[in-house]
Amino acid sequence: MSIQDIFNAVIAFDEATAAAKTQAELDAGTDINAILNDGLIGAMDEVGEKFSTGELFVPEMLMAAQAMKAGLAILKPLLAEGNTQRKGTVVIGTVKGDLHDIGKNLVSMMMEGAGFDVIDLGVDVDSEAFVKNAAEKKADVIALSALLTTTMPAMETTVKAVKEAGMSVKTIIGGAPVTQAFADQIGADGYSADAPGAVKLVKALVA
Ligand code: B12
Repeated sequence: MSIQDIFNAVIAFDEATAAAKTQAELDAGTDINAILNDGLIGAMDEVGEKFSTGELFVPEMLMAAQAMKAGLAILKPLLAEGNTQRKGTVVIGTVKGDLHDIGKNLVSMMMEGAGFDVIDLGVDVDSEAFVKNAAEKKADVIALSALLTTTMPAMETTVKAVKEAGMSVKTIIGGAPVTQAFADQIGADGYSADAPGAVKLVKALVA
C-alpha cells in the first residue's frame, strides 16, 4: 500500500479505489499533504501532460477529475478541521468562461478549515456577481480562480470592476496559468501557487 496506489487509481479513472486508497493511507497515518500533493494532485498533473500530448482527451480528463474528487471527499473533513473562530469572509469563484473547479474547491476547503467564512459562487462567474456578492456579504477578500489562459482576462475585468465599485475588498488570484507577474500587472492584491499559500495570503491580507 502506498500513495502510488492513489495516483494509479486516479490515472485509471477508478473512483472507488481512489477513495478506498485515500482512506487506507489516512488510516495508516500518512501525511495528508503528501496524499493530496503526491497522490491526487500529482495524478492530475500527469493527466494534464497526457492531454497536452494527445494521449488523453476531455472525457478521460473528466473521469480522472471524478476519481480525484472521490479522494478529495475523504480528505475534506480533515482539511476543514481546526480553528472554529471565524477570521473573515471570502467570496470565491472560477471566473467567467472557465469551468475548472477542483483547485478552487481545494482553496475554498482550506480557507474554511483556517476559520474563514467562504461563499463559493461556483464556476463561470462574471464580474458583476463577484462585486454584488462581495458587497452583500461584506467580504474581506474576493478570490478568483482560472485554469485557462483564455479566461485570465476575466480576472482583470473583475479586479477592475471591484476598483470601479470603490470597494475596499482585497482581490487575490490563482490557478495553474496564473503568475505573480500577472497579478501585479492587473493590480490584484495577491497571488498564490497553491491552496496552503492561498490561506497564508488571506490571513496576511485581513490581519
Ligand atoms: C480536470 C481538468 C479538466 C476538467 C475540469 C473538471 C473540473 N470539475 O474542474 C474538464 C474535463 C471539464 C476540463 C475541460 C477543459 N480543459 Co482542462 N484540465 C483539467 C486538468 C487535467 C486538471 C486541472 C485540475 O483540476 N488540477 C488539480 C487542481 C488541484 O490544481 P489547480 O486547479 O491548478 O489548483 C491549484 C492551484 O492552481 C491553486 N489555485 C487554484 N485556484 C486558485 C485560486 C486562488 C485565489 C488561489 C490563490 C490559488 C488557486 O491552488 C490549487 C490547489 O493547490 C488540467 C491540467 C493541469 N494539470 O492543470 C487541464 C487544463 C487546465 N485544461 C485545459 C483545457 C484546454 C481544457 C478545455 C478547453 C478542453 C477542451 N478542448 O474542451 C476545457 C475547458 C472547459 C472550460 N470552459 O473551462 C488546459 C488549459 C490550457 C491553457 N493553458 O489554457 C489544461 C492545462 C490541460 C493541458 N495541459 O492542455 N479540464
